[in-house]
Amino acid sequence: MSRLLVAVFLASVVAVCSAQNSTTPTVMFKLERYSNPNNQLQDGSNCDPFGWSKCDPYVVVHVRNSANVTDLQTFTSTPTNDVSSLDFQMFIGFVNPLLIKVPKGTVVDLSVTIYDDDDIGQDEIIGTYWFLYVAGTEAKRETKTAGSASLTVMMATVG
Ligand SMILES: [Ca+2]
Ligand SMILES: [Ca+2]
Repeated sequence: MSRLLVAVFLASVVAVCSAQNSTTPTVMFKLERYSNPNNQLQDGSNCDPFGWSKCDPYVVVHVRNSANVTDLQTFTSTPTNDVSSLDFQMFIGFVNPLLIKVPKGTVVDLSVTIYDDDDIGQDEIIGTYWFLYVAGTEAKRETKTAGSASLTVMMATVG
């Protein structure tokens, strides 16, 4: 490595380190996986009228500051038709992971409601999942279950 490259490398290391000590860090929430092997709604009924029909899930995500319950941001994904499980990709109607800047120590409340998309009638709730993460703390991955479905989310402070 040339001396210049070393200098650039060290400068970027310093930049990353100081970012992690930032008083307004960036918090990351990555939706990882939805699983609903029984293809059921929150009330235990089938997602769609026919027993063999799988759900057509999409998510509505509210990111809140738990101290004052203000909505920091809300995101709605596009539906995926006829699946029992789903590994969330990067572009799902919004960019996944979500990146949000908040003051260090903020308890960020993530609530995710998963709906079954329906062409006829109102979309139905598969489940609502809550996650809490304190900005600036160690990364963690959690799986929450509601009804017959579960959702896995990765949470971290990235800068
Ligand atoms: Ca339905
Ligand atoms: Ca449906």
